[in-house]
Amino acid sequence: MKIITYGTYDLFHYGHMNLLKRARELGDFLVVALSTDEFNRVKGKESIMPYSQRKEILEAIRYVDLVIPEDNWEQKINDIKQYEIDVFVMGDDWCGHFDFLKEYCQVIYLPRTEVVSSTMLKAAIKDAECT
Ligand code: C2G
Repeated sequence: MKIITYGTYDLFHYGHMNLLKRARELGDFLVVALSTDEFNRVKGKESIMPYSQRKEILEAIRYVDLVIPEDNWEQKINDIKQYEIDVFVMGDDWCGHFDFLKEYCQVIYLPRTEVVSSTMLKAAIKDAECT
């Protein structure tokens, strides 16, 4: 079974790892569509780490088999067809947002891991800089 998930994965942390681990356990091949720096701006998210570094980190994660660029909101259906995806997975902060994909594959929303978030990490770093 081939799995796909999407995200920015900035400042990689335990919550990201736990999502990828559970997604991979649903099948035997995990594709991660990683938001490009340009698409992050479309999403209104400024990532600290450039795409190249975020990609290299994901490629080092044992649960990840392939990393592709996510550069728009509309590519998901084509990705699912092109990579013959069986299951689309996202954290449940996206619950319901991608149900239109149920026509093409299974859609599963996994509970988020409430640990540090990238936002909290950025705030902690900013505080550290100010002291
Ligand atoms: N996540 C999680 N627990 C956290 C933080 C994130 O399970 N504490 C999950 C999110 O639900 C998401 C994935 O990790 O499934 C990546 O999180 P982000 O990089 O914040 O992804 P996002 O910006 O929501 O991008 O087209 C979809 C978008 O690209 C999703």
